[in-house]
Amino acid sequence: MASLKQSAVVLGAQWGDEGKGKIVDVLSEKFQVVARYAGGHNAGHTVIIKGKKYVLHLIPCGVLRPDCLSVIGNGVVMDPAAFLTEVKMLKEAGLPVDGQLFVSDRAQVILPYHRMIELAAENAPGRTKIGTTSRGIGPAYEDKMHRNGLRVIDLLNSALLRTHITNACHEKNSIAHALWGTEPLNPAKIYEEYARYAEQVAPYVTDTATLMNDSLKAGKRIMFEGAQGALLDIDHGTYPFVTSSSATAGGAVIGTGVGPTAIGTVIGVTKAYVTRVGEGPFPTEIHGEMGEELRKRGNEYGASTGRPRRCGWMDLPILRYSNMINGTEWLVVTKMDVLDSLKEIPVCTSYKLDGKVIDTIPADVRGLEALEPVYTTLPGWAESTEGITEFDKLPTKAQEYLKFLEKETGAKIGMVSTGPDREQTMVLP
Ligand code: 2SA
Ligand code: MG
Repeated sequence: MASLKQSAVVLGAQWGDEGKGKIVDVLSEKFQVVARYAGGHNAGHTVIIKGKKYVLHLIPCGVLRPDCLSVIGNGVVMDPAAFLTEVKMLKEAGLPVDGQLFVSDRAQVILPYHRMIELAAENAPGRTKIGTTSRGIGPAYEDKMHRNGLRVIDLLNSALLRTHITNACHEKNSIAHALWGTEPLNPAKIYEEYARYAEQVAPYVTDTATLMNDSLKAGKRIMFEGAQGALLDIDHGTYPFVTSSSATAGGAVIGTGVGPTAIGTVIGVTKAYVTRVGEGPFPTEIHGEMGEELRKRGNEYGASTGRPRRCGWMDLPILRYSNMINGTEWLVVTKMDVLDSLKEIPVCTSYKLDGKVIDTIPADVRGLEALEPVYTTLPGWAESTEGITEFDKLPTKAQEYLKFLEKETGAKIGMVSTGPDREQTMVLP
């Protein structure tokens, strides 16, 4: 199989929902530690094992392998209620969690006023609507950068917790009420609730940077589980229609406390087509019946919010861009089988902007909206690829589709997914 060094980042090469959950699950067999480094419970990572479906939002998918340690790194924004709900679900499913799952003492905590502010701001006149997941992610990162956030270690200090919530509520309630007429939140109630959570979260909290570095020194293999995708990265994505964290490979360093030299293999996960959920430019979006059909065949609905995902054709300039900013070593192509019934498959190889052909992504979102995709139409294979696990058994046209993606992006394809189950995975030499 394609190379897997002592550590590997598995990240989304598009706008999220590429199927990272399944791929992390498959690859985690070869790793002893799996760490989330960015985002929060806005993510929706779906794993199906022998027909049983698990949807994880905050806890890394490595937790589904009983011998894997799972780490929620410092770069994550942690909602204690969401965390505890997931822990409960995992325990009920009989998975070992205690002693296997660790939360960084330096991760930031999402509090109810983050959600309050996000909901009000998303719908406020004059603000750009992003189409967020309403989980409080943006406002929590805003407080972090403003040096006004509450870290997990502070959550465990009840005196500090009370003062922080009292002061923050005073400030956020006043702002939200003055700007948007929002009903104020009650700090005493929040304190009570979060002090209870703190007790339950405490056993999982540790200095995860030390844990990660000690693990590396001991020769353990670490996988960094990306959330969202390269085009949703706060710096490199289609700003402002992005999430508020570093979804790209660089985020793995900042978000867990390992040095850049500790990053081994970078693996980009891409669908055989593209989806996006939320607002923002999407050059290859398919409108009408065809888009609806892909959505149905691919079951393209948000794993966290249930929102229908927008669907489009494969966009190679975006994939090349993602490979560049992530230093991607190899790609995983997922959801091949969703294209099975098509007679022809358009693939965007470049764009036209003001009559000129370009193959890079403009920084300006208005530029992105004006892009006209230039398509090469490949023949479809029009037969089932579901569950195929050997390249040679794929229909010739499906093989050619994959070879075309390799040739056009210059990146090797190391794995292909032909269905949602762990077993429906093809490893290429
Ligand atoms: P946020 O909530 O501040 O992170 O939203 C900002 C933008 O980032 C997008 N975003 C996502 N896009 C795809 N998948 C995500 N996770 C869930 C899933 C989404 C869901 O796996 O399906 O259930 O709706 C995710 N999380 C954030 C978001 O749509 C905004 O465009
Ligand atoms: Mg998802």
